[in-house]
Formats: sequence, C-alpha cells, structure tokens
Amino acid sequence: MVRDPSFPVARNVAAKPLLRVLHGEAVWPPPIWLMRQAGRYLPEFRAMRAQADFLTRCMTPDIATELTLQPIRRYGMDGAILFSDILILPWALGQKLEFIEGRGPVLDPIRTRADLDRLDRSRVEEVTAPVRETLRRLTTELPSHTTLLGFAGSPFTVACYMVEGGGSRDFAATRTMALTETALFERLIDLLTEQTATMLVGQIDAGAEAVVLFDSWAGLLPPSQFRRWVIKPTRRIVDHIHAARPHAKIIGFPRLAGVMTAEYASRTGCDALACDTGADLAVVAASTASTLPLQGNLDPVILLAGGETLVSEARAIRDSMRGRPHIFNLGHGVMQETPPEHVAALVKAVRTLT
Ligand code: 1CP
Repeated sequence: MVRDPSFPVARNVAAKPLLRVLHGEAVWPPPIWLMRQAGRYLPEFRAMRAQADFLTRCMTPDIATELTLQPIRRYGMDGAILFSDILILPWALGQKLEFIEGRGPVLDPIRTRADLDRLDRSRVEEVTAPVRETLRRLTTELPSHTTLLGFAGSPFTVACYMVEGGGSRDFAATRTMALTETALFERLIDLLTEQTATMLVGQIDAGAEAVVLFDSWAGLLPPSQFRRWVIKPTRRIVDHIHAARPHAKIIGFPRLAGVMTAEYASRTGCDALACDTGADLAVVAASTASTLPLQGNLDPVILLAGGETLVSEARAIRDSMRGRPHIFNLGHGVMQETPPEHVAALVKAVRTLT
C-alpha cells in the first residue's frame, strides 16, 4: 500500500469544524475564515511591513508564520491561510517579480516562445522550500481546532499576471494570446497546471489540510474559453491531488463565474465551492449537489461599513445555508480600510445563536 503522508494530519478532522464541513458535514454555527484575513487592515501586520519587502516576508518562515497567526490570535478564525502569494510560482520559475507600493505586482511579461522557454521548472522545488517550512511550523503553532489552508492561483489567473506583466482590468493581452497564439498559451497553461499540482501536493505534505485554488479572473472568459482554460486545467489539478493525497480537500474559487459556476463545480471535482460577492447562494445551492460544501459570500464592503447591516447580512447568509455544509467567508478579500473591530463583530455575529 502506498503511504499517504497527509494521513496523520487528516485524522484530526473531528476537532476541526472547517475540516468537518469539507468532509460534507453541516456544522452549526458554520466555521469562519476570511480571504486576505492577514493584511494591511491589521495594525500588527503594518508593524511587520517595515522589517522586509513583500517577497522576503513570504519567503522567511519566521515572518510568514507570524503573519499567518496574527488573525488567528486576534479573532480565533477556524481556518489559517498560509501567508504567501499566488505569484510565488512565476517567481520561482524565474520570472522577474516586484511588488511596488501602491501599484501591486510588476512582472517581466511573457509574450513569446523565448520568454516562456526561459522559465525553469527545475528550480521551483528548492526556491519554494521556505513556504513548506512555514507550513510545518504552523502545524505545531496553531490551536487544535484550526484548519491549516495552503493555496495557489489557478493556471489561468496566474497566466493573466505572467502575460500581462501585472494587474489589469481586462487582461486583454492574455486573452488575445489565448485566441491568436493558442499553442503558446496552452504551453504556459500546461506548465502552470503541472507545477501547481506538484506545489500543492508539497504544501499538503508539509501540513496543509486543505488547499484553495484562487481563480480570481475566471469570470473574464466566455463559456468556451472558460471550459478550456479554467475547467480543464482545474480538473487536472484536482485529479492529481485526489490521486496522490486522497485525504486532502480542495476549495475552488472561480471568481465572477456567474452562470458557469455550477458547471465548474460539477466538472472540476473540487471538494468545496467558494462563491464570490455577486453569487446568490440560494441559486448556487439549488444548482449544485446538495452534499457540496459552499463557502462565502459576504460583500467585503458590508464588512467595511460595519454596524447593524453587517450583523443582519452576515446572519442572513449564515441562516440561509443552515443544513448545508457551509463555510462562512467573504465574497472576496478583506479591504485595506476595514476597521479591525468590524472583523471581530462579524465573527461574533456568525458564532452567536440568537
Ligand atoms: O504588503 C502588502 O500589503 C502587499 C499586499 C498583498 C498581500 C497581503 C499581496 C500583493 N499579496 C498578499 C497576500 C496574499 N495574496 C494571500 C495570503 C494572505 C491572506 O489571504 O490572508 C493570498 C491568499 C493571496 C492571493 C492572491 N494574490 C490573489 C488571489 C485572491 C484575490 O485576492 O483575488 C491574487 C489575485 C493575488 C495577486 C496580488 N498580490 C498582491 C496584490 C496587490 C495582488 C493583486 C493585484 C491586482 O490588483 O491584480
């Protein structure tokens, strides 16, 4: 029998509400964690920023462990997401990457076969070793009820940044490459698919109990392109992880997928579906298998605004999902201007049964 290195960690399911939901149980009240729960809205995060630039923070286990733990200490979240970034993979492949204050990530764009051939898959494992060290440390630092989450960007979303050379509203250069230089784009997607699957198995072996696949820009694609560049590579990653590490769970986040959401859920085989702000959870619940755990989807602006609306909207989402495996979260990341007290109020609202 092949030994599954993730097994000792997976045995802790009973003590971990988030992991129980990922195993199909409708836990009440639902577990909660937030996308971008570690970030600039936290004063203790801002205090660490002076110490090192963003990439150094991701790649230094002492710092990345501390940044992952900050929101756990403050709010007792049910999920701790590794402090890292989806762009660590292109950087590990040798693409030049800088995070510029006020502008976000800037990369040397990949536009030609020569640009693509310069990427070097042989260095990824060694370069990303500190990320796995961070996860190993977190397994001993986290409270016993907290689920440790690894993550990666999905191939399409990571390709968007690699081809465009940074953020964009429409990623037109990337989507043009997919249409006019399809063989080149496919080569890039294949490389990312293979590397993402391997990297996530590495994160699981280092202690991640579940992994999130962030497809932040999936919703830019029309249906035929969505099937080719989102569903197909995601299915390959999910199949690879399920075959290699049957205990690990995968949460897929096809942001802005709209009417393609149900097809994404059924065809990728992911273990849970994260819903964005615009999704109507009742509609998603009705159009997916009743056993599929759903995650989401409070508007980050409602969290920013706070007050009574925050409490009532959070409880409306929570209560509407009662009886279904559900993980409470936002529909996208915590906004920088969010007062930390609002996050405390949200956690309390979700956990208090009236
Ligand atoms: O120092 C800083 O404040 C830099 C801001 C920052 C942070 C805190 C960036 C730059 N990345 C991160 C961490 C991060 N990124 C995490 C771990 C922390 C946590 O969630 O608590 C995760 C899961 C991500 C994932 C990520 N990075 C996504 C997918 C999710 C999403 O938000 O849609 C994406 C698209 C990125 C790219 C990225 N990294 C950073 C920025 C500013 C961006 C977005 C660029 C753009 O606007 O397109």
